[in-house]
Amino acid sequence: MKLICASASPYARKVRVLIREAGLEEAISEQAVTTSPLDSAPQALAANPLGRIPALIRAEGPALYDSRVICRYIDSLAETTFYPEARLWEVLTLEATAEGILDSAVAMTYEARLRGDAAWPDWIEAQWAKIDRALDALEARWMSHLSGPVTIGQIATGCALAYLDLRQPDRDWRAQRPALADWAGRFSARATMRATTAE
Ligand SMILES: N[C@@H](CCC(=O)N[C@@H](CS)C(=O)NCC(=O)O)C(=O)O
Repeated sequence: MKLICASASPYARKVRVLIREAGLEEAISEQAVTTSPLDSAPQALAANPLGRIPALIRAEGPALYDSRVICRYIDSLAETTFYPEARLWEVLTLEATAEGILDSAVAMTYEARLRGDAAWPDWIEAQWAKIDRALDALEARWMSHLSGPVTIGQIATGCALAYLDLRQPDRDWRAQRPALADWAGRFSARATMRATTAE
C-alpha cells in the first residue's frame, strides 16, 4: 500500500504516526507530494476526487481518503486498539475536537498564504477563536482521556498541537494551559512523533 502525503500535512501526520504505532511501516510506503487547493497534485487527484491528502492506495479496492477513514482502516488491519470499545464515543469526540482545531488552523494557513495582502483578519481571528475554545476544553475536560494507553484521540491531539507550534508560533497556546502543555511535551517526545516531524 502507498500513502500519498506531505511531511507538513497534520492530517497525513496522524496517519503516519498511527502506521508507526501499529508497526505497519513495512506494509505501507509513503509518497510525498506538494498540493494546495489552487494547485492539486496529480497523485492526490488520482486517488481522491477532492484532491486532498492523505490518501491510501491499496492493492485491492478503491483508494481510501480522509485521515479519519484511513486511521480506522489501519487500526482494523493491524488489529490494534487505538479505538477502545469501552470509551469509543469519547475517543472519537476527542479526535473530532483535534480535527476541528486542524480544520481552523489549516484554513488560517491557507488564508494567509494564498490570499496574501488580501487575507481577511476578522476571519482569521474567528478561526483562532474556535481553536482557543477547543484548547480550553482540552485543558478543562479532556486531560483524563489524554492519559493512559495511546488512542486515536491522543494521536490527533498531539498532531494538532504540533501543527499549532509549526504554523502559529507567535500565539502562545500554552499560556494558561499547563496540563495540556505538559502532556504535549511528553507526547511529542514519542519515537513515532519524532519520526514524523515536518521537514
Ligand atoms: N478532512 C481531511 C482534510 C485533508 C486536508 O485538507 N488536507 C490538506 C493538506 S494539510 C489538503 O490536501 N489540502 C489541499 C486541498 O484542500 O486541495 C482529512 O482528515 O484527511
